[in-house]
Amino acid sequence: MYTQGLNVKDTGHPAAAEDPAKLARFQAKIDAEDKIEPNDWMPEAYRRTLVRQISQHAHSEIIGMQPEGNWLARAPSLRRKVALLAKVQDEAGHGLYLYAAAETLGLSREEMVAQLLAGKAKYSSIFNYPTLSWADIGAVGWLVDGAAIMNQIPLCRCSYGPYARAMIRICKEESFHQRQGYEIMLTLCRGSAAQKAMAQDALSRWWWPSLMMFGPSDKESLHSADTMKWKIKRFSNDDLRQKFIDATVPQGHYLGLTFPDPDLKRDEASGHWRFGEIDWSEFKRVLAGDGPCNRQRMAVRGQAHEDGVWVREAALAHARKRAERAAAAKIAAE
Ligand code: FAQ
Repeated sequence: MYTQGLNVKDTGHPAAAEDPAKLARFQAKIDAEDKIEPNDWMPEAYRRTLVRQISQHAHSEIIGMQPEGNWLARAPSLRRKVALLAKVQDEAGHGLYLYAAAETLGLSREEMVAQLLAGKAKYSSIFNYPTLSWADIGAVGWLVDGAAIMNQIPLCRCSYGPYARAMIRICKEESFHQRQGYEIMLTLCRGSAAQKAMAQDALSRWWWPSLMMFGPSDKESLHSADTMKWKIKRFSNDDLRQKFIDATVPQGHYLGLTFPDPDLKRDEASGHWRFGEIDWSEFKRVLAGDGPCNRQRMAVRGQAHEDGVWVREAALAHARKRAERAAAAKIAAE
């Protein structure tokens, strides 16, 4: 479905050398809300930023399976286990749609995975935190998927067709994930005092890292000006973070939980929840590879890649044999 764009190669031309008439036509198309498709002309910087964002997003989905996978064998009931298994499988599917969308921009999945394994590509900071209790699975669904939805619903209207289309299905599934997480939190909060304390502890640990998922503040964001102009992003990092806080704080209060932010206060005039300063030094540390689980996440991913060598080789050998058989059958029929 997405492979028609693989003939679009990196020309290496700096933006300054690009034809101003082509650039103007491209921007006019974006401004008119038309989609850019893989074989359409696009500025090199647009292509590069999409490859960066979509591949980071794909890596996040794949690495994001690890903190949840940690609880598959320990889910408290069969019903919880089945739902968690389905969720983790969904994340794998999201990673694959996103790799396929990024491939239309001229980079193969193998190249993207190699960049991740070499430590050259990023994935979301949030997946470098541990899931210490069952309540963390609730908090991940409620907060991490909740933040992901807030960020990703506008991506369904992204100017690049294959990314926008992949996001539509992904958002539908994320919405189920968010409800699954909130329902775990609700059950724990209506349970024993120890269960409620477990839910509170999970909220206290996951709240600030979830806010960091939206990226640096607008004044620190490197790419927002370009990505907003190109209608890849529709809202700034700070705007989405505020929307998420406004939607999530009442949900936490309904659970009877306390947010770990003494400055969290509703501004009656605007209706927004005002919040305290995010610890950006922690965010930078996690991005630089020094979060609680960065090394573990990469080691597990590297091992899974090595363990999968024989599967990839077998799949390729099978595809080759099928193609040879089909070619032989065609010759015989002629
Ligand atoms: N973590 O200039 P900006 C999920 C980097 S999927 C790591 O503001 P941009 C589902 C950024 O890349 C979660 N790095 O960048 C799930 C850039 O570095 P670079 C993933 C971050 O791109 C749930 C630098 O900082 N979602 O959760 C982060 O305009 C449960 C400067 O930042 C997506 O990827 C961060 N949090 O805005 C799965 C959504 N924030 O590339 C399993 C699509 C920023 O120059 C279980 N992505 N950086 O080296 C986006 O919307 C954007 O890329 C942002 C960042 C908003 C993440």
